[in-house]
Amino acid sequence: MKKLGELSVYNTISSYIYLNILFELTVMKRNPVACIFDLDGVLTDTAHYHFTSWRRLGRELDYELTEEKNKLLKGVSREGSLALILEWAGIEMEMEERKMLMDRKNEWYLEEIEKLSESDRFPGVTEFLDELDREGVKYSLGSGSKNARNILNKIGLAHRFKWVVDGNDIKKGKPNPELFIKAADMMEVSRSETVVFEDSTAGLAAALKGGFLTVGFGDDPELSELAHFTIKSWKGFSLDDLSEALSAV
Ligand code: B16
Ligand code: MG
Repeated sequence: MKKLGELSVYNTISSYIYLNILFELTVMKRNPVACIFDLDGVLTDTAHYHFTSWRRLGRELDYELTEEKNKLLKGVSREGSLALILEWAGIEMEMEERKMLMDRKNEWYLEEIEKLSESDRFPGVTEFLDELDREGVKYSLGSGSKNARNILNKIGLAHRFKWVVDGNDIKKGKPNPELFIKAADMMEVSRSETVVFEDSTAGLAAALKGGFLTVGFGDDPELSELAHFTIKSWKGFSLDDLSEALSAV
């Protein structure tokens, strides 16, 4: 028979264990089944080169593209971006001429990204991908860019992505969710348990429409208005951090 003192020590210990289990269960991490990464502005800073190339084109049309307006181009397809610039500049243009301008912008963009290398990956992103691999979390690329495969090669990540959906594979660009839905279908995962990492409001809107969990990447305050949560950098960001943040969603 246990004495009274022993019993209360025993009870205290078991309550402590019980509370700990309860805590673990309630604050428990929610592991994603998969992740989808946008490319420009999420894995590498090519978003900047899109901006400088569009601005250069704008200047040829006597239109100055500001950083503020450029935010609205992020994630938007080449055709969609030109259409917006022409609208802001008050210019009407036939499709044939538009195509010429898009080609010219793309040539400048390709010149800008020519020198991209592994060192142009955002710091910390490689470690995060390593962790996903170790933990068996699937991931794919979900980029609206037709240059995505080329860029993935340049930054040395092509072999890491088993699944890639880019601007060549879709009919409707962001903010339409087609691209992300295609990526989730390819991975055969549930959308509501898949996280999309995006630096653009168009991309976040697409992911939300598709029923995904969303993480805004970058320091634009507008991202936090849309995304489930945001991160400013990959440095030090772990799967544990992601799972903890998801448990609050
Ligand atoms: P391209 P993401 C998007 O890539 C860019 O954010 C957007 O600025 C660009 O217009 C679009 O790709 C099309 O790119 O001209 O290379 O086909 O952010 O979805 O990875
Ligand atoms: Mg982007």
